[in-house]
Amino acid sequence: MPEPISLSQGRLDAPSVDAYWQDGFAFPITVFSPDETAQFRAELEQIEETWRVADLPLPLNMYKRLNAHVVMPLVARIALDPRVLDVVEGILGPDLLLWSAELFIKEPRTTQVVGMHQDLTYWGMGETPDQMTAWIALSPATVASGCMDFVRGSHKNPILPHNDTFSDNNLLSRGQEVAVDVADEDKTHIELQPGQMSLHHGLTIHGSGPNMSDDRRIGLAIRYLNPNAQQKVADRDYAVLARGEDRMGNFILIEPPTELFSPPALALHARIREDQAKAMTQGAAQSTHLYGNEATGTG
Ligand SMILES: O=C(O)CCC(=O)C(=O)O
Repeated sequence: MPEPISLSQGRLDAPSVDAYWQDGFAFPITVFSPDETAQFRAELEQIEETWRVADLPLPLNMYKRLNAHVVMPLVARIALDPRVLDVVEGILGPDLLLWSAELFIKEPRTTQVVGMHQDLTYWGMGETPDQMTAWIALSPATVASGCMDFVRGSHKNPILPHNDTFSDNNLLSRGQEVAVDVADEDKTHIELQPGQMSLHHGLTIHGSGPNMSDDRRIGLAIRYLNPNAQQKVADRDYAVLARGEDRMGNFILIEPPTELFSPPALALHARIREDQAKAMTQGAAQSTHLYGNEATGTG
């Protein structure tokens, strides 16, 4: 595992920022201590335990996998933590929107994978540089547990053709995979310890393998935007103002939740899901489990 990127007063220095734009990713960056991360994980697992059979409008897994920051205060708290935002600001600038947060969970000894893909293919925002994902490990992300793999420099490509496999074995909404073969030697394994994060550009080709370890692999993927980003496919889109100002007004600004699965937050989640479906399912040959009517859920 490489040495953590050293931060200067919690921020990326100029060479690290240059390296991000050169490679399309950066890691590992330590943002939370092991103890604090263990507390986040315990809180998440308590929620899973308490709400597993609760009478929510959608299965619990759907809320974990889709816009969790809208209904789960824990997720919003992590995504809006100044230590995370200080790093993100180094790439996207002082004005930051929190657009999406997704828990990617692979249970121990399971076969689910994430096919190699470029995130921007499905966001309805074109090839904008005004976005970035911060992926925070809440448990060890190792080759054995199915950490992400990134293809260095691949963000310099345009959006490439993707195929929808709709495979049950793929954690993504339509089992999407970039229609190019990625050689193993072109993959960088993004191993992270709990509390560390990686950053990746929305055009970086990435995916992850199965979890062959005895622990859960829990990652929180948080998508940030610079307010210049624009939703071009869906009629409207939503974001939380995480830091600074939004002078563009391209997104409907929403407040982070104060209560777990509150009725107003669940209603807002449903509205966002319905509006974003237009972008997320564009071109799909069948409805996807995260956005369609058959609410099966994953993760
Ligand atoms: O968690 C994973 O394995 C994949 C996550 C991912 O594709 C993403 O954060 O864009």
